[in-house]
Amino acid sequence: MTEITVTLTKEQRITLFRNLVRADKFGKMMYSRMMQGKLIGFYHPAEGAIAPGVAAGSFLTNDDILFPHHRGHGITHMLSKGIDIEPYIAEHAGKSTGCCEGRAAWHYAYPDNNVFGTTAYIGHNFVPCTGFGWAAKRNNRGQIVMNCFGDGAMGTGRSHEGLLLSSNWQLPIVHFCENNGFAIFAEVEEMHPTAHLSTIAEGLNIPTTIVEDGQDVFAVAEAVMPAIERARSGGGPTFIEAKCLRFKEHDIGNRDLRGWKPREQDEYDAMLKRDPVLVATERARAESLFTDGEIEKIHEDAEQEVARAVKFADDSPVESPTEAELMATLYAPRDGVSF
Ligand SMILES: Cc1ncc(C[n+]2csc(CCOP(=O)(O)OP(=O)(O)O)c2C)c(N)n1
Ligand SMILES: [Mg+2]
Repeated sequence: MTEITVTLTKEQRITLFRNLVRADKFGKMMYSRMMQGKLIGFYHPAEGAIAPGVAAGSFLTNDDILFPHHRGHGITHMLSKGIDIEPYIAEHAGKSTGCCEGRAAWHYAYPDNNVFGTTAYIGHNFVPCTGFGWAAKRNNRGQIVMNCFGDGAMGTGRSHEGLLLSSNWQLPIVHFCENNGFAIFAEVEEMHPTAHLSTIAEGLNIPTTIVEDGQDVFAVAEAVMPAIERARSGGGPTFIEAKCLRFKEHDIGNRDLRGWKPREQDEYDAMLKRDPVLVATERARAESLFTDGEIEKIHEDAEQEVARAVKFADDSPVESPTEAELMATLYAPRDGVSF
């Protein structure tokens, strides 16, 4: 297999940095609104682990299929793909202007943008991704599938089946493992016998890339872009494993435990020094990507965007459908008739 290498352009790095800052602010806002009781359902904060999703989403076309990871409810991936974020925020607030009319919360979908949301079923995505991958191969228009999941999903049967089929059929799928070292409280070392989950894909003859520093959005993107290019040009699947850090609890309501014991303070302090926005800002400064004024402007713009989305959600009416309205959208229409 010939390695395709990509050097990020300045514009691409600026896109990544901007999306990273947006993802960080949107994620923190969602966390705080969940704590205030303003969101329905519950929330899996992505704080700390936002670089993989930004890298996965930033260079997809609207036609590409995206299955975001449930962490952060895919906000990092989706806003990077260019999705209109206001209906997503409204959806989480149960408002009728939500992308699924406020009835789905984090089990949303944006079919017009080829985003199929997140579900409660770990590893589920390998099954539809195989189908979408098969369709993309057949339609032969350069469409690819971005399949994002965590280390925990690699323990499910569906992931093994999906990887196998994607390799046998050479499907245009980027399998993207966001390995944050935990599946709720279970540590990855305790759940898997290998140091790298990518060895599972290697055994199926899928090209793999390990990004040891998944806190560095530029490093993750350098792995993602060749994989997208390989899939688009008929080169089949790639498996990327980005090692990253989960700063917060698994979901709001769980205490931040590591196994059965609280996370040690020095471990926590060291972790915060690897904040992805901090890492990217240091790199951007070192590589003279932006002036401090430009960095400040990116932060200000993102804050205004968050404020607009919050206002949109707050000003929207609460969704309260009748039973008949609910039933009408439960199944896809058959022969034009809803059930
Ligand atoms: C099939 C299935 N088994 C178990 C669960 C319970 N569960 C919810 S999230 C989770 C951990 C997932 O870990 P990982 O895939 O690493 O993603 P992370 O939450 O760490 O980002 C588990 C086991 C589930 N939702 N679905
Ligand atoms: Mg995990």
